[in-house]
Amino acid sequence: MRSATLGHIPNLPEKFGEEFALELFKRANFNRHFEYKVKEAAEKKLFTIPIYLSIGTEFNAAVFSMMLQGYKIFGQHRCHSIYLSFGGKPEALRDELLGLETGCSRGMSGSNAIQAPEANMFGHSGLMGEQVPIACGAAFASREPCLTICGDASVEEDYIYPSLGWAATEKLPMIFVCEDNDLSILTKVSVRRNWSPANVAASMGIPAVDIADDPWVIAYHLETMKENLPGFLNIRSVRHLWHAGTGVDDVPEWDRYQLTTAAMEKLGLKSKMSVIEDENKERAHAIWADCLED
Ligand SMILES: Cc1ncc(C[n+]2csc(CCOP(=O)(O)OP(=O)(O)O)c2C)c(N)n1
Ligand SMILES: [Mg+2]
Repeated sequence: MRSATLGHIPNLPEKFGEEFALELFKRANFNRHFEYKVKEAAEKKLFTIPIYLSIGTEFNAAVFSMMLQGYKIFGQHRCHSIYLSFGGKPEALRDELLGLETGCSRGMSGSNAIQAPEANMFGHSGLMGEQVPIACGAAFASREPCLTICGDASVEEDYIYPSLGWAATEKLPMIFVCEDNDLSILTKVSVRRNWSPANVAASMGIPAVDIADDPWVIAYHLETMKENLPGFLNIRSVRHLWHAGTGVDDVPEWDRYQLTTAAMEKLGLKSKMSVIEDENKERAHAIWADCLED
């Protein structure tokens, strides 16, 4: 069932157009260059906390931020790209990872529990999936739109399902995302359960899809779902590096970054992408230069 083309819809890159693709690339590419610097800093042992890198899922964050403007975000531990895509300040994330008072959570959250009101980001403190009921409470109290993201393991926590049920009953303005990398640290879904979170959400009357991490397919469904919230997306994704830290467990099942940039190049965007990439690289370099210089 896991495949890079799950839920594929033809011709979406052309339909969403050039401007959309370039903005998507700009965000995802910066996420990637920022994370490369975090990796470098981790390898130089600049951090005293565990680091959860989002390399491999940069396009998920980028497309959520483009489609869900104004949403409150309740993410999980693999959220650097979410913070950056939704307008968080990269310097404040750098300082957060370094444990400084100038960090986005005053150095108290670290990598896994980013709280950053300026990026509209709340909710997680390390207990897997807790952000989902907290997001429901926020959507219920404020009636403002909320995005909550959990992993394929956290989605198994028992408090997730009353949250979905309450969102369905109250028609809460929420998008639920399960970023499904098929891993609970190292244990695959097939060992842990025989049911599908999207089917359970659908059984409660929540429009739900089970798709691969193709950003245009995600954009297509978000556009539709936003008209009739709540909605649930199980997004098959791939983390390229260890659960925490910078090592590699295995060859990635697929490389979404490569697949997406190839599709963008087919739209004739190669030279514009190269200009954007140079700017992003330089920006990430400047942000980390003082820390990484020997
Ligand atoms: C309630 C709870 N149980 C166990 C843990 C330990 N733990 C931290 S991350 C993790 C796996 C998370 O997997 P998933 O939700 O799929 O996210 P991913 O790391 O794959 O992005 C576990 C078991 C925890 N933090 N909280
Ligand atoms: Mg997982």
